[in-house]
Amino acid sequence: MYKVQSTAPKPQRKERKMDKVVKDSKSFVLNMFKGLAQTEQVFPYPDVLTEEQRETIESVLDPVEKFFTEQNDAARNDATETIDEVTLQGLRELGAFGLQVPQELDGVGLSNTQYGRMTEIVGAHDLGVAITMGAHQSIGFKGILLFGTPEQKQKYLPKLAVGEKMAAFCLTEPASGSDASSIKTRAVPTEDGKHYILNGSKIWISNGGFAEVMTVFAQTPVKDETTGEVKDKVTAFIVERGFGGVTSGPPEKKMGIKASNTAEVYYEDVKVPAENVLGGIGGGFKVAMNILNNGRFGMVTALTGTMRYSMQKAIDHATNRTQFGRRIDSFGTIQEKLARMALLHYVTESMGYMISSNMDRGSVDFQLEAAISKVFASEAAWTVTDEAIQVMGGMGYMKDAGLERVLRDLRIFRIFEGTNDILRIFVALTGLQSAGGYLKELQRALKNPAANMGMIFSEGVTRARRAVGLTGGISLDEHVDPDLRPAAQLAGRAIEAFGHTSEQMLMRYGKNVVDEQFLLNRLAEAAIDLYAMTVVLSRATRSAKLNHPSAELEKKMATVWCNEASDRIQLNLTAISSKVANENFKNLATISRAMCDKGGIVTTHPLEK
Ligand code: MYA
Repeated sequence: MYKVQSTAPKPQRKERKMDKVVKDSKSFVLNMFKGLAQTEQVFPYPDVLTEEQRETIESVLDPVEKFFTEQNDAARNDATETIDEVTLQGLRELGAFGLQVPQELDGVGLSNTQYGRMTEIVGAHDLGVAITMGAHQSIGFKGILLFGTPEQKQKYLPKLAVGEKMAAFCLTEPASGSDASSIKTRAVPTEDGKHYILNGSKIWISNGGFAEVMTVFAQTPVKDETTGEVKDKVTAFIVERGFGGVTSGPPEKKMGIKASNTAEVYYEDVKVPAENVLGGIGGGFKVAMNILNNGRFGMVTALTGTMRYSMQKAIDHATNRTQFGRRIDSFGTIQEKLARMALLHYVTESMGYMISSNMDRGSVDFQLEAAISKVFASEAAWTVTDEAIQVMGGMGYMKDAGLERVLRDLRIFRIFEGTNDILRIFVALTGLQSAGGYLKELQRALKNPAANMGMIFSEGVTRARRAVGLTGGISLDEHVDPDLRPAAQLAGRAIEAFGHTSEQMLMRYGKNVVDEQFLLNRLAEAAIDLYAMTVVLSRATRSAKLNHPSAELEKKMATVWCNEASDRIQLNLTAISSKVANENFKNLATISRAMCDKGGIVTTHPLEK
């Protein structure tokens, strides 16, 4: 097997500037870090489907559901670790490989929101198939859809859309997982500039064993026009297996999503035409990040389907099982489990469609929301399925109950497409970076107060209120149903406290905040809870306005969520400045250091003298 030992120097990492000015972002989450409530993307809950789009999606749900219940066999796919040709052909006939490709390029032409609705069904039935479909279109050829030239789209999309060719997204390497920009695969231009010669290897590539078209990320030498210096920068390429020099390893043996193929891919002197550069030379890192940002909502909506499936199993069991002379759904313990599943599902669904709708309205400011929803959905689906097994007791543990496969399949969702750990840090640092920019702007404004009265005045009022212990400067009341005002007030106060804590962290640690991961994780956790509060307030208000039969229940769900999330936010924000908590973090770091220094457990066995 060919493995490349790159001789290229590791590209220099630039230091994260903690005061990047982000101009007028519409992102609710980004603005939270400045202590501001930018409501445009969250209130009212977006309604983007036209009547025609709604009808289209409704009309295809049934055949897709029928296919997954009658033709696809998730247990068999799991056992054989593959999807057979008949099933693949069935998927092709449903248009399942080109859901978002425009119809003029032979795709189904679904909007993000319509696509999300479709993924729910796949997620409910077979996560292995979902990953095969998702690796193909959610990330595999998404770069061509987003950044492709008209010629690239015309050349590649029609065959990919009908599933005649399969695609893969090739970023991860043996020494480059979360640290995506440190890849070593390299592409060097030929002397005539007509080709790039690609060498390197990728690991854990979904569809990597058979994909004919790949979005491959590689370092390329790039000349800085001002300094003349040549540095390596990541560039994205469309690579065809047919170019020659592309080989794959055997299918990986995995814990779950076994039906989906995962393999290493090797590139040995692959001659890639220069016109196959995607998104410009040196623009590959942004291409990769944008593909991932763009696909995350689909994972979220797919996982709402998975949760629905697991919850159904738990409900069926709880309403049929009698113990101690009573149906077990009459016990508080089971009631709390079922209701908490419903809350997690409600939040995830609200996030998924909030984001897909904003994307459909043309928003480009959703990267933090997409990261938060991926983290939330993957953990919620895990908890819901784990609790469904718990409700079912011994029965839930049996293969026939149909949950053990789902739990195995779900485990990877907290790891791939950006581990939840790296995404938490990404959310916290990106938010702080923009808050740092805002603070700098404020300092500049103070130097010329006459020209910046508006900004200084509103900021002055907020700070003055805060200084005398008054909160309530941010009000979301006008956006929510009257019954939800107490919960909205909690959210308003949480935004202020969140902005204040972000500012304190920046003042205290400056750019060194990047090294404070114990604190960044608490801040990210608070951000997740706060965004979740906002989306459920918005969704429940919409349901109340539309008189949905579930409106009263949804208001209760939003209220419980907000009350509990508000407490968690307070705890997390307090921990950031608390002496005791910080002492604990130091101790935890010391314990971990001791373990790693020793290379094992450090405590003395209780039986030892
Ligand atoms: S594919 C493999 C997935 N791999 C990853 O996700 C890698 C994770 N790592 C990263 O994301 C980055 O390396 C991080 C940044 C975030 C750690 N959006 O200095 P920097 C900008 C926009 O912070 P680094 C897989 O698993 C940033 O602002 N911009 O960078 C598939 C800065 O800009 P500027 C972003 O420290 C599995 C610049 O980049 C983003 O190197 C199959 C540099 O930033 C962003 N997100 O690391 C899944 N991040 O220079 C199938 C950074 O302007 C899915 N930046 O300041 C199927 C789903 C199911 C669907 C169902 C279908 C039916």
